[in-house]
Amino acid sequence: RNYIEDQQENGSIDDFGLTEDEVVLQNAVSDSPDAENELIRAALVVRLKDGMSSLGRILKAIENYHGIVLHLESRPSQDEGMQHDILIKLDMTRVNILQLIRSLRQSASFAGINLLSEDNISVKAPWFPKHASELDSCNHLMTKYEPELDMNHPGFADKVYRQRRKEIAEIAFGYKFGDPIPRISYTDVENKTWRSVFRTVLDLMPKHACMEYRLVFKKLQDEKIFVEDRIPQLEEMSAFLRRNTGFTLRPAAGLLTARDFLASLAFRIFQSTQYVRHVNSPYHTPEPDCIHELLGHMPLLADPSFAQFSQEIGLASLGASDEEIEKLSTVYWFTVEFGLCKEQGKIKAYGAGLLSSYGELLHAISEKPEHRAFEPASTAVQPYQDQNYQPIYYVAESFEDAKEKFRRWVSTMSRPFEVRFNPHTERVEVLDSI
Ligand code: HBI
Ligand code: NLE
Ligand code: FE
Repeated sequence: RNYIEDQQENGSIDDFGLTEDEVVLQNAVSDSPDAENELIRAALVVRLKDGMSSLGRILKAIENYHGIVLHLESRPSQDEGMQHDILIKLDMTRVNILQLIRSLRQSASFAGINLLSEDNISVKAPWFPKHASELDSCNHLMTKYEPELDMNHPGFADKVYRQRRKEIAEIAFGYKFGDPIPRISYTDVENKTWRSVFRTVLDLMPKHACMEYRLVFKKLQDEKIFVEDRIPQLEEMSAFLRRNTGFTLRPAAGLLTARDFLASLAFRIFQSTQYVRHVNSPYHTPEPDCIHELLGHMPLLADPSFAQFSQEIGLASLGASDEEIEKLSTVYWFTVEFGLCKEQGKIKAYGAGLLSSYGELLHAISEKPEHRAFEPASTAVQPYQDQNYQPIYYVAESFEDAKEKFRRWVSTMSRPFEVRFNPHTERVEVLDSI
């Protein structure tokens, strides 16, 4: 028997003047034998009549009832002049919550007390994946580049191309964490498109790509993963990355939302497309395709410092607000995708969108576009378009410098908790969560 049952039998439960939520709470008590000592999470809204001075009394009362305050928030109440509403989220036993409410109601300082059910508590942090397996539900696509829907897409009028894209997208939709990445048997046309991009990159790279890119590129050639006559399989590339930085790949059906895409980076996972751009536009495509992923992204994901930077962007994105996601993806855009950096006084490309698009690479290092120094706070709010070559590029002093500046900037973001990746459990741990 517990306190509530006793109260019910004595008929004194009415004294509480219970609201509907409280009755639900009270009914729940009788289900569990240990309920009396079990802490439950609840939220109260208390309306203060005589200014903030009575707030201290509420906190004292919570302490007396052995409650733990998790969150406290005040605002002037909307309808009546000088009153304040206080939201208190706490952990306490059910019995003590009812006692607390009762004692507060007896005081003249409080105009109203409401117990909110857990569902009514606004949750400050949205859901985000805590383990790589949860990326199975982080595959939401942006549809703007689907060849079926975009009349300017070079594949729009090409039925065979559209069918092929569908086939490859299905593979990505069916993929689950832990599966080996399915092999694609690429057609002669697809391999030909690869060859023409590969050869040009090979030509331009010695002069225009940063040193870290060139080093890994060489390694990939030595291991016969980068050869000109066939498109590398994602599975072999994933194994290569794992050996170098612990990054791995999982197949993506197309352009993902920034939130889903960035979340995977927190786990050192890169969501990679597996289809190939249309054979008519090898030098540039606005959407990601596997040539962009392989030639653009993979070499740097095998560089330790760059891998670390990528993961930090990912971690910063977990549970961030929409505005912050927008800023992070803008920083990502002007660094990972289109970044330039200095090397012995010369400007080199490290952005994947430059290294997989020889059209844009030549444009970026020419006199035409504007070059600005990379500064996260201003870069993060620079509008950009993704249809054509960029008019502005940001130049970093070095990866290390970009990482330092990025870290300092991220620490100004207003997330109410910290995250860290635990490499032993491969889980994201949340610290100071409310
Ligand atoms: N989706 N599949 C895929 N590949 C990317 O490179 C990619 C993406 N979605 C968003 C994105 N890149 C970035 O431009 C940022 O918005 C994060
Ligand atoms: N424009 C790049 C290319 O043609 O390879 C792809 C950019 C994806 C964001
Ligand atoms: Fe990309």
